[in-house]
Amino acid sequence: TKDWNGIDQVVLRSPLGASVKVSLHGGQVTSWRNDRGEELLFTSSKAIFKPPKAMRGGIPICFPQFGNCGSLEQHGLARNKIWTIDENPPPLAPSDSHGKSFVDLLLKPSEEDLKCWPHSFELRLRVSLAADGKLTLTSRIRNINGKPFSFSFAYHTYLSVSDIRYVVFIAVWLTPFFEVRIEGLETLDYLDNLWQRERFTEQGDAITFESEVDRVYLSSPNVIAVLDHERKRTYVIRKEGLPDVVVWNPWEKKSKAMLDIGDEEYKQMICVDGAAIEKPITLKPGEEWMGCLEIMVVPSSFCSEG
Ligand code: TA6
Repeated sequence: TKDWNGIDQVVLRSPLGASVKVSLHGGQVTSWRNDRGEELLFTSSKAIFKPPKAMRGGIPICFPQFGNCGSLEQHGLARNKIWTIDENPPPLAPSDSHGKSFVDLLLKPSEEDLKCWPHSFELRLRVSLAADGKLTLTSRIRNINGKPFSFSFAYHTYLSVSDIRYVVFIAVWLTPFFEVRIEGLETLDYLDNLWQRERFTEQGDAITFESEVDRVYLSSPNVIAVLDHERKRTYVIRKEGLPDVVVWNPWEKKSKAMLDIGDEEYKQMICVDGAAIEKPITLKPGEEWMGCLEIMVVPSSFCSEG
């Protein structure tokens, strides 16, 4: 089917009615719905569906550079290129295919791209939707160059949440009971983008939100949870080959300054990105890197944060 500007997108469906939409523009997952048709990813109502802008929302692929700490445009070139369907995908592992619907996409640099990033790579992305609604993104990056190259990478994942600000005081405990929390990043070091990427250490409790957050948590566990009590929903994120986790919410002031997000929409999103940023990955000629992200939504009972 066509999504915007007549650019193709692929729709994956599970037997129970869950679905995923993947656009060839940027190899970007633009929608992930559960079997009740509920959208699980945030998509801005003011998203600009026009190359070279990446649609605000879904899961843009940041490669070969995260952020603007390099010579390329913010978050690198991959999310602003037209990908192709991969006619020669990597062999299927049983876990890849058992009861799943999936699509294999491919990005290779054009002559133009090689001018701004002179390294020949093949980036193969497999997006799969399991029968139980679980979303998996697997990226394989191969160096088909004559010399080594280094890159950083992130699955820039916009999760849809009920209201990031909403705080309910539970009288009994008289402690702030935040509606949206992230667990699994406690006590980690992080680089704070709001403080010139200075290094801090996270305090001992789950992360909650009262203002703009823009951090890269380092050497994180491979499983983290994002709890949204209002919707009785927990996103369980499992990752492999992605040691860091970016946590970002622009909050009110910054989102008002952004053209492609509604003034109040920051309340309904949280970016929790599986990433490899602090230690860029170096590939020698012929070597391949694999980064896998799996997101599952499970009903979260009241005591899930216990
Ligand atoms: O998520 C971290 C971050 O680098 C933020 O600083 C913010 O710039 C965000 O990515 C969005 O970047 P984008 O280029 O998609 O507007």
